[in-house]
Amino acid sequence: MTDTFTVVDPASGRPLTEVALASVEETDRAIEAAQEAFAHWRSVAPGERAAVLRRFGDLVDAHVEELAELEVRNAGHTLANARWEAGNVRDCLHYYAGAPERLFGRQIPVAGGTDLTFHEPLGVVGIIVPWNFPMPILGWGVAPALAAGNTVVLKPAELTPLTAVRIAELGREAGLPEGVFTVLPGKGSVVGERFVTHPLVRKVTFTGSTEVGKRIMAGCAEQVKRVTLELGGKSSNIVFADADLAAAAASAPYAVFDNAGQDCCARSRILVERSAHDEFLSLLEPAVSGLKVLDPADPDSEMGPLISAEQRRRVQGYLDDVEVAFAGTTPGGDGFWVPPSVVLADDPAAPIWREEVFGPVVAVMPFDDEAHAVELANDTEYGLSGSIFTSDLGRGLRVARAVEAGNLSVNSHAAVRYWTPFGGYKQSGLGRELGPDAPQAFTEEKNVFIAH
Ligand code: TXE
Repeated sequence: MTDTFTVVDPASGRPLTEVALASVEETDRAIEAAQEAFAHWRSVAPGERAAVLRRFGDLVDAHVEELAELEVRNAGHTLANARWEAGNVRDCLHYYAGAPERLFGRQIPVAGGTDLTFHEPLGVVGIIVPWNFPMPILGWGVAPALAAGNTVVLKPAELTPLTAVRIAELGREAGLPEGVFTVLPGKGSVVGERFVTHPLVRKVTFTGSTEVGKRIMAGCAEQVKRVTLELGGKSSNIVFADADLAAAAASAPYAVFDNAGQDCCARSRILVERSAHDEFLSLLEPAVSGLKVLDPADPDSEMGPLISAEQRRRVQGYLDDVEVAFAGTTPGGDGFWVPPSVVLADDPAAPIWREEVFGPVVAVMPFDDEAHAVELANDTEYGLSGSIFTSDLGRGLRVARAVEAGNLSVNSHAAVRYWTPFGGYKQSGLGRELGPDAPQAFTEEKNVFIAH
């Protein structure tokens, strides 16, 4: 009998639909089909591969509204965010449609002959996607992998498979040959693990918890399988006293409560220079209480529910152990709601300061000077993201260079742009996604020497 999973609307707690979960045998068949499709897809003329990806992007564009509505119901994302996310898939497909015709090798001067390098596709790529950003993370992997001539099997998270299934249909409609891009809803321990152990899968890209990421990396090591990891974070928003405090306080809630805090880049620590600490808090409080936490389908909603009862329980566990200084509201009801909450922290060893909560909770701590801010920001096993607010751009750049994280922004919280590389230092990950070099991460560099 086929195993199924009940997909739930997190805003109401009500079931949405049943999704069949793939077995190991079905996963093996999909991987074998992807391997067969690879022989053809890699030899399709670059211009034709580009044209299919462009059509795929156009079709996603024509379905932004439908995909956004699916994500609002399945993941509890606000309508505005879900539209951006579907648009991000389109943008990735269009951007990487430029890659097949520009995957340049090199001709390196050598003694005794001519030397050429090539970027060869890897073969079948297994992509494992989490529930917090089902669409963008799909786009970041699928678009460059296909552009470089690979075929893809993708496992969405059990909780949020609906948009991935729909996007794969649009890919077929755009002209992707059968087997080139297959979505396999299933369990991490079944489908995800098979991607790791199956010898025909030549690379695994994984976004999810650091704990599972470490297991995947260890599993891939058995076959020296290529692996890219995007894992957890505990990122800092560093506010200096010379910053535009009103702007810093107005934007801080969005930097951590966006997607109800279920964002690996969430600036879940706010470090404020001691002389500005009290004024900053007095500006932050109305910004937090004014946040519109509403049904995500309401166009005014700025924050939705958490993804599941389990995630709410985890987050509530952190809140039970601390004193909340001030918080926003929730609409109540049977959905998985937690209000945006602010905690004053004074102990850098406290779990609320060290651990990824992955919910709408932010901890605020004062710092004494620039060196102290950098020391506090770097005192973590993670290193994904961070923001610096200051009117001294020299200091902004200096601190950005000193913070051990992959994605920093000055007087902004922007972390993800498809044009620029994204990924973590330390235990936040391995490798980079996005940016102009992403297709190369799905290739082997081959060197050929011809003797004269
Ligand atoms: O993640 P998992 P969970 C963090 C966040 C969150 C915590 C737990 O702190 O509270 O992780 O979330 C698949 N082999 N992040 O439990 O289990 C799984 O099916 C192969 C941060 O949901 O890591 C899903 O598709 N795959 C993060 C994906 O891994 C396996 C986003 C992520 O699930 C597997 C999500 C296995 N053995 C959670 N076990 C971020 N970086 O943004 C599970 N999976």
